[in-house]
Amino acid sequence: MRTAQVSRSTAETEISVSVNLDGSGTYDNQTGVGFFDHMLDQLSRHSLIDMTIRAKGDYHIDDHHTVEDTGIALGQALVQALGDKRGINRYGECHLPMDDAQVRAALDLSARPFLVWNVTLPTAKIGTFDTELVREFFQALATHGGITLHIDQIHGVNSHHIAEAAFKAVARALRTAVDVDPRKADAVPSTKGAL
Ligand SMILES: [Mn+2]
Repeated sequence: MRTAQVSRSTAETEISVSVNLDGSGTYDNQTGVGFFDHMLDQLSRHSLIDMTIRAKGDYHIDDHHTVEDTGIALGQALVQALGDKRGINRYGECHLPMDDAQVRAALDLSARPFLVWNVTLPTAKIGTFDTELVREFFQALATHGGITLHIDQIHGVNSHHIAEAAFKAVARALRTAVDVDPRKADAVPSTKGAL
């Protein structure tokens, strides 16, 4: 089983993340940020990566540190669980529609962190959640997960739908990328022999 557990504690946040890449998309995510929990649940459900996430942060400032640091810890957990990446598909992509919104995610578990973010969330808030934190989460996930991550909004007018479509698109792309290719299950998917 490809699993990992990461705990990360700073003066700003306390985070623990458990993942199982070979799961069924079961989750228990409690970060103290309601909309963010809803997004993390989508990420697990549609990647089939089991996730248990606990976060406590300096909410009296805002949700920024909690969201960013959860992205860092989740990225670190993915790297640990992937190990030497033997057998994985490595690449994944998905065009995901949700009502008015359509978002495309394309990613490479390359160990070369890079985020391309062509998404415009039309409102500053979704409920009490600062919409700019969606980008912050994916930036942290890409950086600490060693992911080349491209997220492009094709269209969309509702911030909740656009954000949720982004999480689901990344989830579906991750599902493909972390899956083991049965035709190459013993090989690292790079001509360099390492990723
Ligand atoms: Mn929703």
